[in-house]
Amino acid sequence: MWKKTIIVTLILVMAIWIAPHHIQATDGDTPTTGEIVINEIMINPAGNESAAEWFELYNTTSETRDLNGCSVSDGEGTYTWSTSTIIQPGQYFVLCYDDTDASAPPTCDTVYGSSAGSLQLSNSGDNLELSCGGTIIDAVPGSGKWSGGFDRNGQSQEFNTRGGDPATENDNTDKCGSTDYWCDTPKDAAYNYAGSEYGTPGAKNTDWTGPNAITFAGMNATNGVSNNLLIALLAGFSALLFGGFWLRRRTTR
Ligand SMILES: [Ca+2]
Ligand SMILES: [Ca+2]
Ligand SMILES: [Ca+2]
Ligand SMILES: [Ca+2]
Repeated sequence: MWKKTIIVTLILVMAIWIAPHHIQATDGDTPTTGEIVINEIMINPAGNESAAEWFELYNTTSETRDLNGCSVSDGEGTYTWSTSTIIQPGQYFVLCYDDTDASAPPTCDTVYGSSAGSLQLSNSGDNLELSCGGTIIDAVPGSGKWSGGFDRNGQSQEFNTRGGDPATENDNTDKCGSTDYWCDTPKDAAYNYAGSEYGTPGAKNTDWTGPNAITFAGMNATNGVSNNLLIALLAGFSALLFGGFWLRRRTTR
């Protein structure tokens, strides 16, 4: 019985050690599916086509991710990061076609136009995809339409989750309605970032209520479950089992 108790205890101690150190991804990893989502798209700027176009990625995790080796593509043009490019936890990361255009967002994290000249967002429909090492991290299918045809001049299309997995919810490109996934950014002075352009490049979307994606990586930030709590639960479970074996050994002696 003692041998069994010692073996079970050792397994539990190892589990406690392994859980926080190896299940959780670490800072600077390449994104995995759903960790980074396509969050906002300026399809039809009031200013120059396509120079004033841009789109925004959002890091749903509580850790940094490195976009080095990842690509964004609309199936016609592709931009690939070839150096370390960190997206911070919870960062709204802006990719601009041309950061020198008068209608470009005030801050661009990556400029793709010069090296991906054909990555141009058609006002009548396009597909946008982020992939890393051949794995699709997130895609927004827009063949034939963008957000149900909502391509209003000078208003970005913003994704607003309603509590599900953002990477899946943003596949729903129906027009803004009861589900409210993709909508025009309101023509409100607060969202006027340049000329006649409305959007929230580099900032939270106007009606964002997420993220709620439950991942180990995102637990600390999004669900309030800390690693310490996880360790405490495993330690408690271990103590209960150990105590049970101890009592059983005492009573069967
Ligand atoms: Ca366009
Ligand atoms: Ca295109
Ligand atoms: Ca998606
Ligand atoms: Ca935004």
